[in-house]
Amino acid sequence: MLDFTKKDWWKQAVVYQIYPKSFQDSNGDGIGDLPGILSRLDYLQTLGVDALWLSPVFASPQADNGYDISDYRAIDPLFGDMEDMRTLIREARRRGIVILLDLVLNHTSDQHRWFLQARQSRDNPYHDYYIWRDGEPGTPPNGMTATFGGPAWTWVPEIGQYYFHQFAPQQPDLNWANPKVRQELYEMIRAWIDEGVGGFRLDVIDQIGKDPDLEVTGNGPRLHEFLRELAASTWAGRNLVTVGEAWGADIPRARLYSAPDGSEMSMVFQFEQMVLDQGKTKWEPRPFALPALKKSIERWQQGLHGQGWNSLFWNNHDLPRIVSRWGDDGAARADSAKAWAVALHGLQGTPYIYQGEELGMTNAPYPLADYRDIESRNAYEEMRAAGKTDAEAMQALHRMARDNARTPMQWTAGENAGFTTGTPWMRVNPNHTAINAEAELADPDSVFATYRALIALRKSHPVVVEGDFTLLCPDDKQVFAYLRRGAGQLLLVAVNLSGETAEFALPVAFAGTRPLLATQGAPRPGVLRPWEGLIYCRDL
Ligand code: TEU
Ligand code: CA
Repeated sequence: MLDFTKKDWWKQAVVYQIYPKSFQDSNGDGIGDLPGILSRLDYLQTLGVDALWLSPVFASPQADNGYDISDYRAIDPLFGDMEDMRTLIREARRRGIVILLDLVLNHTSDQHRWFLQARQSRDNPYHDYYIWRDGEPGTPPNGMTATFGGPAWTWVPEIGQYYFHQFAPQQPDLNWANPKVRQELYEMIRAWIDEGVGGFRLDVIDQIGKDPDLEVTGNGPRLHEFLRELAASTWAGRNLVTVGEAWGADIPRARLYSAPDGSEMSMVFQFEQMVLDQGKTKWEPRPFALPALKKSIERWQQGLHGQGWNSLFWNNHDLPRIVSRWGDDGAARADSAKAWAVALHGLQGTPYIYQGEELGMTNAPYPLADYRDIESRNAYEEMRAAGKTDAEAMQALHRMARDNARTPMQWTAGENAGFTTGTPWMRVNPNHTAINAEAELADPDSVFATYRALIALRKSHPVVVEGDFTLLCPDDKQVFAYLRRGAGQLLLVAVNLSGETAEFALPVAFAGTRPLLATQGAPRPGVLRPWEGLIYCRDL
């Protein structure tokens, strides 16, 4: 069990992300909830994770599944109430697990009382909590567009002004330039710290310093000033873990965000690797090439070593499933899921596992009617309007839609995968009959067992936490292999990220030694089998 009072405990931690709507329903309404999470703590303890990041469970009209918050201080009745949250925090802590809340500080719901006030008149005391510009109906202040489609400005006829929103019109952006907004948010965060949470994930935090007049959203001029003030007013010096979502982060910026002095956050999610197979937008594919991924990982591993801290992930609630994306969700599903797990869990940083990833859950290529996400629906309309056929638009969604990640957790082979006794809010993937937690817990050779072993290995081998990084065979199109050196140990990770046998000569330093972890039994000399993953370790 980690000592959560120790500075930087999160460097040894593994975080598990829960999408509460789809994790476990406890009352048969078809929607996952806090008592459901509580009932699965034993499972999470068995896996060995140290922290649970819950996607937002605050009061929300659910226009964007909780990323539109109408009250930061209340739990949405869909998920339970404040007492359920307190119980969860307490019971998780008893098992050596802390709860991380997902703070959406860039915007609120349009149903938040601040916005309901703000839109009443130009001289309402809350008006300046949001971003307004004068204009004429039909002629927005500028051409900025919203992430979920359409313009980033919505007209309010009653007061003759536009408000700014980077996401849906139901998600108006807060005006961080207003010190009152900042103080309200800090006070709210302090109240959650007092409830005993272990930290926070900060939604689109690189956008709070925006300047809509300059058409700047990410990395705005006052971003780091605001972040330092936020940290100093809330979590600084309190041994919490904080991870900011920052699509616009490069290595120099990530060094600022995750500066070892704790002046901003513990770490950020950066997306350099996640956009390698994307063209102009996520709906347009670009061929994926392993050498480019390896090069990018090398830069980040070396760029933050001793100067910041990496977060490590292949999946989250916005991304397609890794086995379907870069692995093989057919015959080699389990092997490829293990291969990607080994590739990630040997790196320096804090690993994040997204619910179901530890089972090798796959994408869900459903008809549009079974998709629920506002982004998918709008994107479909936009693709059709741009001249794409139904088949083309659906192919793009099947590949990249966020819905792929949001299908209910697959607990059993039984009805609704054991997720609910009612009608699930989103269709359960029919492959739950073969892919589910119950089956994997009983199988010592499952994807789950590999994740569990990798988490344990991070705890038992300090080199995984502390070591530096050297990339081997950078140009190899099949093999991802690297060395980690530190804490008196040398670690070798070698993974075949392809479906064909690959040549691989074991470095002489490991000649005659046996692997610490092998995903397909005893290794074969000179080669890696399709999707095979190996980890070796020796003392220096
Ligand atoms: O995501 C930020 C973001 O840029 C999203 O638009 C997302 O990456 C999208 O899928 C890209 O196509 C965060 C949350 O993670 C996401 O779930 C929210 O919808 C979004 O912020 C708004 O709060
Ligand atoms: Ca429920």
